[in-house]
Amino acid sequence: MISFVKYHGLGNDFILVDNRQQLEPLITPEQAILWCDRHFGIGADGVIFALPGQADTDYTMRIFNSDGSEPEMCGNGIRCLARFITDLEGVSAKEIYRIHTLAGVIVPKLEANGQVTVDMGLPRLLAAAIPTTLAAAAQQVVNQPLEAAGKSWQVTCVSMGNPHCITFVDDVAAIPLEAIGPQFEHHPAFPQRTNTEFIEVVSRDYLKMRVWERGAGITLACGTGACAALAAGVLNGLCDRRATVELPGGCLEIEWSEVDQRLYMTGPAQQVFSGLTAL
Ligand code: ZDP
Repeated sequence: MISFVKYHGLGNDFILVDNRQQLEPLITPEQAILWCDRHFGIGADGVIFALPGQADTDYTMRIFNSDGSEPEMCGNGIRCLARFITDLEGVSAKEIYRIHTLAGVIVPKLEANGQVTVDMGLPRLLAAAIPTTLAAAAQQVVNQPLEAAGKSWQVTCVSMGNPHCITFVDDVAAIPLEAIGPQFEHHPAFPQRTNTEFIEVVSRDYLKMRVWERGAGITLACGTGACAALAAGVLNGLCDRRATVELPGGCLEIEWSEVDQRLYMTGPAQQVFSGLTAL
């Protein structure tokens, strides 16, 4: 048997595993698929492991999507991880943690009001870094055409360590996400597949977003996606550097700092239940 704790950030839900004893995840990607199943398992968008820190960090985070693939980063997930760690550490918990991820060092900070603010690092904008073939390797992809689902879309690409393809639309509720999401995710222009966000600009400081996640499908929220969406909005001159991003599961506050050019995300993370399950 192995113990786990279930958390969510705006309805983007994760199974957290105390993996402090070893650097290899305690379960395999195949087991993660079973755990994430909402009918035959615990049910979640992904499984997150709190592993020992490396290279001058407090912890290492790894995550398996519900399809068993491994993303580089997870914005809602790292807020959940920050809460999980403080719950595990009890009285010796800190306010700020340095977390090693496949997207570099990410730094969550626990606010007095229970929210978590995360230094999500620098957005990567060059085509080679997304990665995408929509432009030459050293060029940005801003408002470029992409043929998908029998239509031409204008897309902007941003990597937050993981790939995002952003499209601005008039009415985000009208997008048939279930039908077109997979066609973006598996589009040949994205060799590592992609997360896909549709954004309605309500005002310069308020965006409405729906997301199709790589490896997880429709989710209620996506932290890296909200950061990528704000960066894309700024690159297209559509929004300010600080905005509220409304997702189906609730709101995130995102800022692309003029001072250090890093993205900062603030939002909730909540424990839901804990349990024991067969390995
Ligand atoms: O890049 C991917 O494969 C995503 N599915 C990873 C998860 C992203 C997440 N929703 C977020 O909040 O950033 C957890």
